[in-house]
Formats: sequence, C-alpha cells, structure tokens
Amino acid sequence: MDTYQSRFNKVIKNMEKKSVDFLFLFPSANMYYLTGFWPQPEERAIFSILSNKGDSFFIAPEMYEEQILKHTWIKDVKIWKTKVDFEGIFDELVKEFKMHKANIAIEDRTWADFIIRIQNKIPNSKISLASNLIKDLRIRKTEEEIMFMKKAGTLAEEIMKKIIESLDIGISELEISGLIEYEARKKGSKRMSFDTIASFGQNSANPHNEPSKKKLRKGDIIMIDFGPRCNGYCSDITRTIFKGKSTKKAENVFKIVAEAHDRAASAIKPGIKASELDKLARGAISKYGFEKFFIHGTGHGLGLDIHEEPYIKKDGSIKLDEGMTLTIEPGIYLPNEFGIRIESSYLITDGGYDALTSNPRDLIFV
Ligand SMILES: [Mn+2]
Repeated sequence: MDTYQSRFNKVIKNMEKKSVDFLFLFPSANMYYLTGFWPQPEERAIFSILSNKGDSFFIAPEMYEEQILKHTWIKDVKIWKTKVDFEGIFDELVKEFKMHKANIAIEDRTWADFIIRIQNKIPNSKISLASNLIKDLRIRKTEEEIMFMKKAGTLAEEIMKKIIESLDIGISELEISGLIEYEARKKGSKRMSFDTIASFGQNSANPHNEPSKKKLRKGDIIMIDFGPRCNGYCSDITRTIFKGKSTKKAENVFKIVAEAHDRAASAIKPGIKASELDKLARGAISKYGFEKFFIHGTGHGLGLDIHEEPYIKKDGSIKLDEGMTLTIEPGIYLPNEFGIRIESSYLITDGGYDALTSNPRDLIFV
C-alpha cells in the first residue's frame, strides 16, 4: 500500500511541475501502478481521480467497492448504481473541486466514450496525457518490481523448456498456445503479457501470426512467443525451433539472427542510446543482405505493459539507464518461406546487464 501511495506523492511533484490539477485514471497499468487495482476496462465507468492537493477517490459501480477498499490505499469510493447516478456524481465533483477550468491529465488508454462524456461536462478544461506524469517513474524499476520481473522471466524459461518437449508431429498451433497458457496458470500466473503466438512452417514468416488449426509437420520451423505475468509484470520470450531437420538456408538465417541478438544484447549498459542497440542488431543483419526482411524494431521496454519505454528502434533517442528493462528481438521474415526471431529480456544494471531470460546462441532441434 505504501508503495503505491509513495508513487503518487512523486506524481504530485510532476503535476506541480506541469501545472496539472487532476489526474483521471481509467483501468490500466497506470491505475495499477498508482492505486494497486487493475480491473478489466469495460463499459461501466471506473475511474480513480487524484488531485495535486493529495485528494484521492474512486468512482465505481457498487460491485467493485469491496475490491477497491481491499486492494488500494484509497478510502473514498463514490458508488454509482445507474448511468444517471454516475452523471450526478461527476457533476458534484466538478462543482466541489472546481474542475470547470482545470488542467486534467487523463489515462492515455481511456475509451473515447468516456473522454467525450468528460469533455462535454467540462468543455473549458484542458486535457493532457497521464503518461507524461508517470512514464519517467515507470521506466526505472524498483527492487520489488525487478523481483517480479525476474520471477516472470524464470517462469517463461521453465514453460518454454516444457513446451519444447510437447512439439509432436500433428499438434496444432492453437493446441501449443493453449498448453503454454495452461502451464502458466498451473504455475500461478494469472494473466499473459499478450496473446500467445505459435507458428509453424510458412506461418512463421508473419511476425505476429495468430495461432490456427495448422498441424506440425516434420521439417517445419516453429516460432513460439509468449510471456506469463507475475504480479502484473510482464515477461517476453521468443524461440525458433526446428522440427526434425532443417535446410542450410534456415540454419544460416538462424545464425545471422543469433549474431544480431548477441551483438545488441552484449552492448547493453547504462549510457548507451536505444538507437545504438538497434543499429548493432540491424547492422549484423544488413551485413548479410537481409535488412529488408527485418521489419520491426530491435526491442522494447517492458514492465506492467508489454510495450513501454524505452523503445529500441532506429530513432530511439532515450539513453538507457540502470533499472530499465527491455527486450532484444531481431528477426528475419522471408515471405512464403519461414521466419526466425530470437527474443530475450534484460535488466540494465550499473555495470551492464542481467538476463531476465537467457541469450540463446544455439539451434534447437526437436
Ligand atoms: Mn517482444
């Protein structure tokens, strides 16, 4: 509880710096980061509203009251039972806190439905993005956050090992993705970081293939990308595996991707720019003439969101620093043939980096 409240105290300083009067949080990683509560976003309005004077309350449907009081440090829950109620409560708040002409930061991922309703209530208020107040805190992980991310990374490795043993001829992409998520639940992870990706053969040429009923055949390349969460914190791992045998071409592409991964990963340290890591991975791939088949960034930060700062891409201007966590995931995708991606996650330490998931260099055959 103290953790969340002390984060809010830091956010208040940013609110003062940027002359923001109120922070409106919709169900999201930011809501969880500051209150400890992370319900599913839905059509029923749930907001936590925090003021630069330290006021804090939730507006929520009655059914959430108990959970909010249990999971958060916020003691004031304004309950609504009907849509008309909600409007009434909001009108009262506008009056009580003089929100007519306030500067309001609103969660970036609030549904348009709610933003429009809020704007209609207080058309003279200035609205900005909540992330501007919170992202400089979220980008550096505390010891407690790092502990959760290490746990999530270890779990991802364990599940990967187990799944590699289940890659039998005839099993489908959907079955593999289901097995991965079942293993994660069995080991206590409540949610995945994103929808699990499993792709066989030509499907691996699509970086984010949606698992299908396609069955595994001998000679297929298998791409698996997933991440169990621990206490809300993400992990992210991709392995490309060969079923039975492979071709010289595929093995060669694997080695290039592994080299690109290794070059970027081994350069991780405080002070290096995100774009420099991207350049190292991209350079290794262009050396062999495959640059136009590397169709995404080299990596991304991860934490409560699967994609967050620092983004490791061509124009990534952020200087990396101790406590940041990121993925390195170069890939080469040859349309109608196959794709290969190798992804692991890393924590930046004072001297360099710690692997949250290992940096694999060898081909895996099953
Ligand atoms: Mn990733």
